[in-house]
Amino acid sequence: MNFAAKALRRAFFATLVASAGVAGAVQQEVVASRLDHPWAVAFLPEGRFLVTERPGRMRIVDADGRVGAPLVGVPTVAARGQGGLLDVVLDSAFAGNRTVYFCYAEPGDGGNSTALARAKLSADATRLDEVKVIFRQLPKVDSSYHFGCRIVEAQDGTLFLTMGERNSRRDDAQRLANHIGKMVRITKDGAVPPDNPFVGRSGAAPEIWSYGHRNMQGATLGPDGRVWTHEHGPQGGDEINVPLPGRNYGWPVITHGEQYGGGKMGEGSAKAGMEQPLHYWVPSIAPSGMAFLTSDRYGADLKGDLFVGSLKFGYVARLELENGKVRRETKWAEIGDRVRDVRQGPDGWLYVLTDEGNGKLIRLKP
Ligand SMILES: [Ca+2]
Repeated sequence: MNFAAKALRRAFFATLVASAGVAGAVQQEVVASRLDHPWAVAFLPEGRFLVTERPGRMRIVDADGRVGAPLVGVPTVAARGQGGLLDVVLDSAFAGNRTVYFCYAEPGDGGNSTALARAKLSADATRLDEVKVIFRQLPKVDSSYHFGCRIVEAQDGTLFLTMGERNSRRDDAQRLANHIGKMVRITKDGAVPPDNPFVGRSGAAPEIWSYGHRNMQGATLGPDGRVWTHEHGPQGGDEINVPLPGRNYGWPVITHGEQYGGGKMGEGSAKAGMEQPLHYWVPSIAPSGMAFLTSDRYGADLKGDLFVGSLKFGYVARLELENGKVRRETKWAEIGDRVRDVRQGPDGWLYVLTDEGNGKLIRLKP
C-alpha cells in the first residue's frame, strides 16, 4: 500500500477512534524489522523471541531486537501463495526439554498439506534437532490456499492443530474421512487420544476434534481452559468459535458470508445440527492471530479481553466478553500493515507481527 493510501486509512481510523470516544492511543515499539513475512512468534527465556518467516526460515530475535541467522534444520516447505513455514509454539515444559512445535505447508505426493512437527532447539539456539513430523493433513492437495495452521497446547498436554479446506476442497470439510477443514487433537507423539470424539467410528479420521471449518488462522487457549479459534469466511462471515468435540461448524453449508461478488452461499446462515459462531464479522476483517490479555499491564478494564489481528484492515480488534459472548468490539490499535500474529508475552505486553516483506515485531503499550 502506498503512503497516501496509508495516510487515508490512518485518518479514517482516527475519526473512528474519536467517534468511539476511545481515550489514549496505543504506543507501538518496533522490537525488530526486516523480517520476511513473519507468521508466528513464540517467547523464549531471557526476553528472546522465536519467529517464523513464511518463505521457510525460523530466526531468533534478541531482547534488543537483533535478528539472528536462520536456524538450521527447518524442513523444506511449500512456499507458495499462503503456504510456507507458519505457526510455532513452545512446549509448556520448554525450560526443561527445549521442545518446540511448528507447522507448515509440507510438499508431497499430490501437492501439499499442513504438517505439524516437533523438534528440540539446540542449546546454542542455532539449530533444530530431532525434527519429527508428528501429524500431517491428508490428503495432500495441489493448492496454495487455506492451510489454517495454528497450534495450541491444551491444559491436558494434548495438541490442537487447525487446518483449512484448501479452497478447492470445501465440500470435504463436511466429510469425516479426511483432514480437510478440520481441527484435530493429538498427543505430543502424534498419537490419537482415546477420548477423541470420532475414535471407533467407521470411516472417520480419529484425530478429528471438530469439522466444517474454512480457514482457521487464529487459535488460543482461553482463560476458561477451552481452545478458542477464528476462521476466515468467504465474502463476509469471518467467525469466532469455541469448538466442542465432534461438532459441525457448518462450512460450506452455512455461513454468514456470501459468494465473492455477491450471491447466496450454501444453504444460508443456519441449519439444524450445525453450530452458530460465537461471533462473526460482516464485512470480513480477515483475522489472523489472537490472544487473551491476562496481564495487568493495560489496567483492569482491558484485562480478560480478547485481541484479534486483521490482515485486511491492519489493526488489532479488542473484543470485550460477557458470559462467554462478545459484548462489544472496538478497533483498538491501528498498525497500518497486515497483522499476522497477536500474542501476549511472558512480560505481559501484547506483541504483533506484520505480514510484509519488511515485516515487524511490535510491542504494544497503552
Ligand atoms: Ca461456521
